Amino acid sequence: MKIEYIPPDYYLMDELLTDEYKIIRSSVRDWVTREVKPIIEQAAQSHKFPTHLITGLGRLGALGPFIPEKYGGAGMDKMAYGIIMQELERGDSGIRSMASVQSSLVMYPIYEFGTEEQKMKYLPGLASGKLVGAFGLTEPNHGSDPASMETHVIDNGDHYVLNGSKMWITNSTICDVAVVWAKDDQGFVRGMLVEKGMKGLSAPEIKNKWSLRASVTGELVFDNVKVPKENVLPNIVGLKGALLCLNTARYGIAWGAIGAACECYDVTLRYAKQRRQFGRSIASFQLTQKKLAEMLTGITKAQLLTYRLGQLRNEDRATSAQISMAKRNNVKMAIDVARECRQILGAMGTTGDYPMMRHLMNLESVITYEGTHDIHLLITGFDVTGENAFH
Ligand code: TGC
Ligand code: FAD
Repeated sequence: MKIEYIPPDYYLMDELLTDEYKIIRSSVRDWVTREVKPIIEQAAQSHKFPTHLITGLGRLGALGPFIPEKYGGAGMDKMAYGIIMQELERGDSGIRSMASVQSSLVMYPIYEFGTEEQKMKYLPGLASGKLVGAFGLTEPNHGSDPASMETHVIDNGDHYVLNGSKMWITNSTICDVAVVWAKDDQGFVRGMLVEKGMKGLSAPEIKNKWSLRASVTGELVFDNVKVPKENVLPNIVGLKGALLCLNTARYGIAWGAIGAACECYDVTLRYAKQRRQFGRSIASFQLTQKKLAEMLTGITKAQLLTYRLGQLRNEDRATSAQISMAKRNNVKMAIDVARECRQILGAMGTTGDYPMMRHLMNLESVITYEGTHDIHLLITGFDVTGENAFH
């Protein structure tokens, strides 16, 4: 029997959504139900990213939804982008990761900081899913502190020579183009487009992850890679460029995490009403009700926070610190929900017949990437005190 997904909407948030947002949401939701749900457990169990879904994401408008139609994007606003990420992450954080990296970390910088030629060359292919992108900021020795990156370029006339390595890179082994951040001769961070097939580029895969198993993660290693000068993003200099991309992706993750939490909650509420122990449904026990009530409260607070953030982002008024707060709050909420749901299902919750264990393990990556839970706390601390506790 097909079970309909009914995410919680305790504060009637649906009433705040326009018809257009609801249409976008239902098309992505249906696609996830049809294309992702039936295959995702097996993909995660076998540690394989379902690459066949990429062009489907493109057709859905989920790759660069906020990029203008002129460049192949869907020309939607930031709220729509959030709604799409939420529905995708209900399916799996790995699928949302693919869409966030492509949209926020690859298409966004090309659109914001690139030349017209770069936009025309890459954006339509990335929007359709014919091209796959990656974003190289993290290095083996520099994760939370990207300003200390070692990857660098040397000016060699009409091209740069790129050396160094990037680690933990989503899509690394399958990407056609990577936005890579490296220091130039003067120590300024520059963004550049490194293409598959460039001599000296290799992309070994990171294997044996227990988390985000339906997503490709790997390294990008640069051994004297010749990068033509026309591949450099001309309109940004400094780490700020990479951090602006992160704002966009973190915003999407804040929405996405709610999708994972809603899926776990919905499945668990049904299960708790049906499962009987001691002659009654486990939903009738106070301790189960406490768990369900607290989860619903967490989800509802995250929905309210994120909706308001979406409004601010649409008005270009959301600060990076506000985005950090939402990413941190919502991912922690989702991981707590997934763990509590797993417990309510008892032993069944440990199997792949239910999604919580997969979501729970995925969210361990989500709480780490795009700035760890503690880094986002320190960003809020810095914002409210003016005191920098990082260095
Ligand atoms: P700091 O000196 O504070 O900043 C350097 C310059 O950047 C500005 N800035 C920002 N601008 C826009 N958005 C932000 N979020 C910004 N944060 C800082 C800042 O004003 C300054 O500008 P200017 O004009 O003065 O030069 O930099 P810092 O070295 O002290 O570091 C600050 C810190 C720790 C917050 C930052 O580096 C950080 O966010 N670290 C976490 C690293 C991180 O999140 N990495 C993510 C890698 S990508 C990834 O994980 C993808 S996962 C993909 C997936 O599969 O979904
Ligand atoms: P570290 O920076 O070594 O941190 C280790 C611990 O120290 C953390 O708990 C952290 O909070 C703490 N810590 C660090 N500094 C401080 C401080 N000042 N004060 C207090 N505590 C501190 N990166 C990319 O560039 N592109 C990608 O596509 C990408 N995809 C990823 C996909 C996956 C599945 C994963 C797991 C990671 C991915 N990342 C990617 C990397 C990710 O962004 C980093 O893992 C993250 O930024 C943390 O860096 P780190 O792992 O080196 O941890």
